[in-house]
Parts: sequence; C-alpha cells; structure tokens
Amino acid sequence: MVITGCRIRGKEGLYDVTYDNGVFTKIVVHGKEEVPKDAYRADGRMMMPPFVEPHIHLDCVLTAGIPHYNMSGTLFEGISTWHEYKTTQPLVVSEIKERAKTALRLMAEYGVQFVRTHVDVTETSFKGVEALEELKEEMKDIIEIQTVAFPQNGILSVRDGKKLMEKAMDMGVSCVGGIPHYEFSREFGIESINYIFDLAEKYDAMIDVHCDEIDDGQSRFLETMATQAWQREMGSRTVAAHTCAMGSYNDAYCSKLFRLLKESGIRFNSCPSASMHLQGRIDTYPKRRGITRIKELWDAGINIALGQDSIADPWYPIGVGNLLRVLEMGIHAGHMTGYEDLQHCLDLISINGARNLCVEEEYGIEAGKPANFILLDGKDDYEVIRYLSPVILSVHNGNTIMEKTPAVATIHF
Ligand code: 17E
Ligand code: FE2
Repeated sequence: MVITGCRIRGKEGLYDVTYDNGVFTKIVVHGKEEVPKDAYRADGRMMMPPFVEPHIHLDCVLTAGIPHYNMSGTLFEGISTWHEYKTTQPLVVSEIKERAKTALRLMAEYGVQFVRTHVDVTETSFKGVEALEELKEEMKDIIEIQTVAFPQNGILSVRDGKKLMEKAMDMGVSCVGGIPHYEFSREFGIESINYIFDLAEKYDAMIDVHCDEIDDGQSRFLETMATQAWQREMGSRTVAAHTCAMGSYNDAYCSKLFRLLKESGIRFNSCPSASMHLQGRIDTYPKRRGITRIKELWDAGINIALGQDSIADPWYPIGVGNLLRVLEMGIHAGHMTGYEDLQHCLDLISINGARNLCVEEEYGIEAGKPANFILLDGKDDYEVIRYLSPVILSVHNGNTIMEKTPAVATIHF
C-alpha cells in the first residue's frame, strides 16, 4: 500500500510512503517515483506515528450515573461512587469487555493505537482484571493495551492488599500501580512504594503509580518514588501519574526536587482535563488548577505525556476519547500556548506517551518499523491543535483500523 503526497511530521516537503506485510518498506520524496493507481492521496496532510493514551481506567469507563452521578466532583466522591458501583452492580466479564471496547472504538476514531489502562485490584472478584487481560490479548493486532494493577483503596490500607496485587501480577498484568497519597498514613504510603518496587523487580514489570493526586503541598511521595527508581536504576520503566501536589509545592522545594527527578530518569503522566475537574474543589478563590508542572518538566527534559484518565465514569462525566481535547486543556492550563510550544505540542500525546509505555521501538515513520501511523486533516502541530483536526486514517501493523470522511460545511455568506 502507498500513501502519496503526505507531509511527515517533523520533516520538510512531501513524501510517498509504502508499507507491505505490516512494515514500512520505502519512504521517498513525492514525485520521484511512479506510484500505483490505487495509492491513497494524502494531498499534503500530515502523517505521524499514532496517538498514545498513557493513562485511562478502562474498567470504569462509561459507568457515569450508575448508581448515581458524582455530585461534588471531587476525587473522593469519585472513589466512593465507584465503591458503590463495584459492590452493588453485578460484575460480568463480558459486560466490562464491551464497555472497554466501546471506549477503545471511541479512541480509535481519534487516532489512538497504544493504551495503558489501570484496573482496580481491590475489587476482589477480579472480573475487571480478567476482562482487560482477555481484551489485551484479543485486541493485540488492532490496539496495543498494557494493564496496571491499580489498588484503588490502597495496598496497606486494605486487608490482604499485598496478596491482591500479587494475584493481579500472576494473572499477567503488565505494570505495578499504587496510590500512596490515599493510604491511611504517610508511613503506609512510603511502605507501599517500597513494596511496589520490590514487586516490579520480582515480576520484571513496569511501574505506573497514581502519585500525589491531591492538592496537598505536603504530599511528597514523588520524592520517595524517584529515590527508589534512582537507587534501583528503574527510572526508564517508572511513571509517576498525576502528581497534582507538585502544582502546590513551594518553589524552593520544587527546585531541589527537580535535580532528583532528572537523575532518576522517571517519566510523568498528567491528565489535565480530569485533574482540572477533580482538583481545586476544596479551594474557595483563588482556585488552584490542580495539575502538575507540565511546562517545567518539559523544559527540564523530563518525559511527560498527557492522558484522559476517564471517559464518562464516576470521576469525570464527559470525554469522547479525543486526546486533542486533553492536549488543548493541558497547554492552556500549563501555559504552553507560546509559539515555540505550539510547534511540537503533539509530542505530549504521541512520542512522550510511547516513551512512558516503553514502546518506542514500534514507533516512528521509518523503513523497517511496523506500519503504525495516522493521517491528520492538517499540516503541522500548530494547525492540528488550532483546528482540533480530525484523524482521517489510522493504520496499525499495516491494517486499516479507522477511516473517516471529515464533515464539510457550506457557509452561506
Ligand atoms: N481513581 C483514582 O484514584 N484517581 C482517578 N483519577 C481515577 C480513578 C479516574
Ligand atoms: Fe488515574
């Protein structure tokens, strides 16, 4: 198959891109060689590697309103509403898979091909783990899924929490998760982090921890995570998610912290739309934004990717799978709307996510790499974020997983 006359993100000029048997085979300057009649005409649109969703909870998606909506909009009412859901609704593997698959179809429409999902392992029937592990296997040629053992109610703050984590890892979950800021005490929080790193070493797994997801400037579990990652040289396989408290740290502490963050090599994830919605709820005015220091991390050369967190679940009532909306929110909230930032802002939902998931090998428009790409109805990052351009073609391992005909408006003046 040949895509003719496309821009390639980050390169000058137009190209013809050929892929065969799921792999890119040839990339030549447009017009240099004859192309087959059935080549796909890109007409100058931009090709790039697919979008990456580094942080979502697929076991909870599309449950908003059952048994009731989160009326306060706080993280804590989200957690208690989910607790009601999981203890009152029948949990059926086929139903969880269907909801998750509906969310994956939404994401596919917006160019996502790699997804890391959390799955609550303090839901003790383990139907969520079963469902998402099955889906991960069934979908692997279409959308690549990684799972995280996420202890929603804590590891040490629930009875047998460690056993639940271990059971999930035995069932094939990809990453070890955690929630230190939600453990009963600071001591439990720290002990949970040490345990998470031990477990990751035991299972040779990656780490992705909900860390300091709270507007409490005293919540400093990130320094413990980064220190563990530094000591064990596991930074490149470790993600600190949310780190909302960093938005409330004082600058003196933060400047000290950044040295460790850089040396540790850990990666970051922020979910700006979800955090803007959930955090700042207990403030009067001025209200905090409740997000981590996206721009400062980016400027320090620390990897940070943006994710959705939720699609219509007890934590966040809206969302349709469109990472461009998350990016739009993130660059506003993070003051990244300067001209220079806009030139490469798509990194935040593409390559940076791929680094968090450790899938860079499969990622890139280069001969010899798997034919994973999207085609956007726009020509560069600036235009795509300004227009929230639709993805019109999405190809994974050479298979077309989504095609779209964008709507055309007729203006009558
Ligand atoms: N659970 C949690 O602790 N935090 C979140 N943002 C979500 C679930 C979505
Ligand atoms: Fe989350």
